[in-house]
Amino acid sequence: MTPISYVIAGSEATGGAGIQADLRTFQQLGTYGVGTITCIVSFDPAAGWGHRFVPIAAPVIADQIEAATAAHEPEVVKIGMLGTPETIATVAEQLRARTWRHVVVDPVLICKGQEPGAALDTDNALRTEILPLATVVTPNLFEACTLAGMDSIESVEDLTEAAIRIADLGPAVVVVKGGVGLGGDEAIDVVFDGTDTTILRAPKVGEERVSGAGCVFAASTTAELAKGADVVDAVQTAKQFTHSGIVGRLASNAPFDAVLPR
Ligand code: PXL
Repeated sequence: MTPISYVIAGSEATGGAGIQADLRTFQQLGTYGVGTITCIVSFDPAAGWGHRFVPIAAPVIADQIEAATAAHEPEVVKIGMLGTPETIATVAEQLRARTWRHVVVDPVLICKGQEPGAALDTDNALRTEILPLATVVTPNLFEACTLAGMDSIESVEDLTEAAIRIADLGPAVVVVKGGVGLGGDEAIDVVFDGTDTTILRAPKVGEERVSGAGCVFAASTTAELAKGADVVDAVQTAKQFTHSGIVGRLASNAPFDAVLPR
């Protein structure tokens, strides 16, 4: 039977991140991708490619989840950008209404199109309502600092400390991604499963952030879990898949390149 990879996330209109990157990844890893859209992000080329953000109405999100899960009975779901406390409440309720083998959460915290007050409410709702339901959470440096309550992360020891603190919020496995923001010539991630720590390393590909890398990492983890891999194997495959996607990245007229897994 074809494994089903399911994602609940935002649309990013240039195609580099969000649900577009997720579904592309699911397909390339040999799974059938199904997606529910939570919000629409359209960068504005006439205003410095700033974020324009439109949430999808909560009942429409619930309708999509109802249709997707009635048709396919997915066992593994990825949660990407949610965007508002109302969306978070709706998605949390729908997640709790079903049993999942894995819930992979990419804790996309802020969208620059939102005012800071609204973003803080969204961050808090994600922390209290979504993280306890996660089996795997994949914060980047900024998200890890926020979730762990740390001022900075500058070493493998700090990555590990952040992972341990975030595990206290509920997720079974925490993957803190050092990315280009951590010093050195390797992109280092720390995986903490509540007991053991695994360190993943890949050579950095330049020092620029590439759009969609976080989405592709969590989506490839999701696809591997859907195919039956255990969590550490899934994140190791995801690391390789994302690395090769950054190497093969796609340039466009936007000021950022996008991950292109091949
Ligand atoms: O890469 C984070 C991300 C996730 N999801 C959506 C986004 C972005 C970044 O722009 O727009 C929908």
